[in-house]
Amino acid sequence: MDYKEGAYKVRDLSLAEAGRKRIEWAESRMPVLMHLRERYSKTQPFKGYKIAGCLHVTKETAVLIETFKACGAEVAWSGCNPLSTQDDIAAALAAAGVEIYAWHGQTVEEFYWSIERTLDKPPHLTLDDGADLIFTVHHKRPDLAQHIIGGSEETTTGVKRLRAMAADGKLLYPVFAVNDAETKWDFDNVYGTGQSTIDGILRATSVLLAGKNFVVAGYGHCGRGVAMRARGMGANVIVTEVKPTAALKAVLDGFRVMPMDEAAEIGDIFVTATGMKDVIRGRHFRKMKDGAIVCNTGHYDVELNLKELAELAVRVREVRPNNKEYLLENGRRIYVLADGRLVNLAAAEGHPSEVMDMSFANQFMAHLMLVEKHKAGEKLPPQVIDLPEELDQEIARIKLETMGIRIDTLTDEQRAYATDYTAGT
Ligand code: RBV
Repeated sequence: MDYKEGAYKVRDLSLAEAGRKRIEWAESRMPVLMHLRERYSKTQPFKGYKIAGCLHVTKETAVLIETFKACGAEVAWSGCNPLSTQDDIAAALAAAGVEIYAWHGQTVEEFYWSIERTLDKPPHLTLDDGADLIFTVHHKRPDLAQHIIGGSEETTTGVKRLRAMAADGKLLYPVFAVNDAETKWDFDNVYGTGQSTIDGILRATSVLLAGKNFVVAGYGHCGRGVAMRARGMGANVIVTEVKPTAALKAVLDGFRVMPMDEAAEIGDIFVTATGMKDVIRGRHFRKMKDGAIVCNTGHYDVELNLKELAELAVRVREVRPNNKEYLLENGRRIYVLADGRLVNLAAAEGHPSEVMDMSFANQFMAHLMLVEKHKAGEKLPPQVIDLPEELDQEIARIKLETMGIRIDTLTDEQRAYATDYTAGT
């Protein structure tokens, strides 16, 4: 705490300059968020409000944090995954006076310690990716909930858990489901995960994807993005599913679909994107070919059962950064990337700035709405709440504008036609 205001704990402050350059790079590719920064920094809507945030400390998140700050907010931040913090970004934020507790390679204890520090001064708002912060409030600091106006949740896994909590009547304050905004899930989850997962696999292995049997577990938005991009690189993509409609979509999109027991025998590369635990476990690892590469891109590190893999192994060693070789009793080698944590954030830089631009514009607007409703004396119920659809259109409109792409508008006659129930053949 030698040269800047604010408390922090980061790996190495000397990385700040390198981190700052990468933040500036992200700023230049996040025009929607920068537009919101410019617009609302004039009116300072967040003045007097503290946001506690728990989301991957990346260059894109830094742009979000600094946008909140520029618009008057007080911010305290931690990462939402022990392996996703980029230390140069954390250093740049600390050097700029952001209260931040995040470093790459945290233990689980350090991870929760960091979250708790962001609650030392009670926040008015919480911002989550995976719901670890809001769970910490509910389980360890329920006393804080009465002062919290509301929160937001970034990812599918978190929204699912929070909806279950609300259905049980256990949610203590309203939360905006940022993930469920169309300009989030239909872009970030598909194109973001698609590209960043391939990026993570390549950085950790540098293998040729063309001609490989590439197995994607789960054909939700994330799995679809990964499958699509892997096919684009020339891989033979196989999908595994448990949900009939999702499996059917994968089939009609032209992918082979089969149970994991069969895929395990022929796959060269495996990616899980399901949100479910034990998707690849001992019985699957036992069937895999020598040299198989296995990773996960789902939010939690539960999709690969690495405990069962370790039991089958006679030796484990790191062969490259984020790449561990498990030598099995049967003589085969299996390579696990990023210890089964989200490979796109642990082995690469997360989603590209251009898609995070829209996700984080939704985050910003969710918090702006919470603050504006609070100022107006309006109380939201303790539920998981969807963002208004008009916001999606507004964010997409600004995004298109910044891309220099123009679209058509309906005439008055056309607009009337859309709801004209007397019109027929
Ligand atoms: N995610 N953030 C980044 N570059 O900051 N990349 C991915 C980034 C988010 C994404 O929105 C997803 O819902 C979540 O990480 C999964 O933890």
